[in-house]
Formats: sequence, C-alpha cells, structure tokens
Amino acid sequence: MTTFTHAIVRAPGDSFADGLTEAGLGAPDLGLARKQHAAYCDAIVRCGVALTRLDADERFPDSTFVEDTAVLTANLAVLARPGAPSREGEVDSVAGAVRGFFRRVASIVPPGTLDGGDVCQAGDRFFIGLSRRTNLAGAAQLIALLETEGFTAETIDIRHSPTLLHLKSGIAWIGRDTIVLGPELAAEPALRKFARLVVEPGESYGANCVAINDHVLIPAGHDALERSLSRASFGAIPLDVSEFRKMDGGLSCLSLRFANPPNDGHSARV
Ligand code: CIR
Repeated sequence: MTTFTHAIVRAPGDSFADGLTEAGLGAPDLGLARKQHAAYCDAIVRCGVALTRLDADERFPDSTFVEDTAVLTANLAVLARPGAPSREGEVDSVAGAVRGFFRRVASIVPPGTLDGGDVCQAGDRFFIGLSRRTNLAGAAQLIALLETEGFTAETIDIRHSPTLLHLKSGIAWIGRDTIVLGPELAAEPALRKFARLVVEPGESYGANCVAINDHVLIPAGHDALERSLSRASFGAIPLDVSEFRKMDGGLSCLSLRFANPPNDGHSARV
C-alpha cells in the first residue's frame, strides 16, 4: 500500500447545495458540511498526511469533491475530464496545484470523459468504472497512460447499476490485497482474486471508504463494517459525512491523495 504523504482538499463553498444530486436525502446543511469537512481534514492529518487546501470556488458547487478531477500515481498525474458538464471547469484550479507537485502531467481529452471517482488503484492494478460519467474513450486514454508507467488497468462496467454513481461508490481497495465491496459489485469477476469484505445491504454506503496509511476512514454508523475491518486487523476511523452523502459524495471523493511525487521543479505537460 502506498504511504500517502500529501492530499489536496477543498472545503465546500456557499453554493454547495446547488450541486448535482440524485440522493433524495434533502438539502445539505452548509454549516454542518463545513464542520464535517474540517473533521475529515483533521483525520487525514492524523494519518500523517500534509494537506494542500484549495480555496472554495463558488462557480462550481461540486468542487469540494476534488477526487473527480484527477488521477494521481507515483510519477504521473492525469487531469480528468469530468463527465458532468457543470463540473468540467473544476479541473483548471486543481491542475495548478497538481503541476506544483508532479513532473509528468497528462490530460484526458475529448471525446473522452473520466471522473476520478471511477478509478480504483489496487497496488499495481487499476480498475476503471464505465459509468454515467466515464466513457470508453476516457477509460482507454487512461489505460494507455497508466501502461506507460508499468501499471495494468481494466474496465468494470457499472452502467447497469442504478445506485452506483462511480466505481468507488461501490468498492474501495484498502491494502493487503483486500477490497471492501458493496452488494452491487459482490459478484464482479474482475475482483474475485482479492480478499473481500462485502458490506451488509443496509450499509452499502460504507463501500465508499478510503484507506489512508494505517487507517480506513469509514462513514459513521456503519458498525458492521467497522467490526469486519477490525476482525481483519484494519483500524477504522468513523467520520460523519451525512451532508456530503446528500450530494451523492463520500469519503474518497473529498480528497486527492498521493505520495512524495518526484518534482524537480520542471513541471511538464505530456
Ligand atoms: C456529482 O454528482 O458529481 C457530485 N454531486 C458528487 C460527486 C461524488 N464524487 C465521487 O464519488 N467521487
């Protein structure tokens, strides 16, 4: 498992409630969302990660979900091209931060679309969700880029699932060859080789957890998941992300995590 040293985050702006959502859970409470975001940032710092905090951007209500704007690997950063037109412009300001860290920066280009939430790294393998946001062209571009770095990558089609917005809404790789899986992807053949913690049907939102160094951040109230992580010797940190859930987001979407990229001060676009 990569030891993460850095993460990029962006607190929700005043326009947060205008973002895209199909959750049907009501309008988010902005004050509470900001408190939950602050607690999330504190937890990441406790996991040993230094934060780059981007300014809130009122033009883009969903821009707190920074994970969707890029895919960060050891040496290569890929700027995504979000599939929702209202989110496309989010990439520019993240690109500035990413270029400060990475020597090799590439971009998904039209006709490709790709949301970072559809990209799950499992060691030297990547799984890329084909979703309502990520199309075949975007996935093919990312696969070609990842292969230049020695990774293997394959797609998982989630377009049949009415409940999964992104691949990582339904799976999380947490290290030690272990994947947390929601019921929607429990039978997915590409994931059979991993040790699997399948969340209970009532806790499917818990599949969007995120491993950061020695801890797994999980949504609060997912007690069965917390117990099964503990049985498998993973330490869980439960965090309340109720207001982000109302906007179809969760724990992984709120940060872009990476490890000591080798920037020699000469960022280049490839
Ligand atoms: C959206 O629909 O794009 C946002 N409201 C939620 C994005 C959540 N991102 C993620 O799961 N990676």
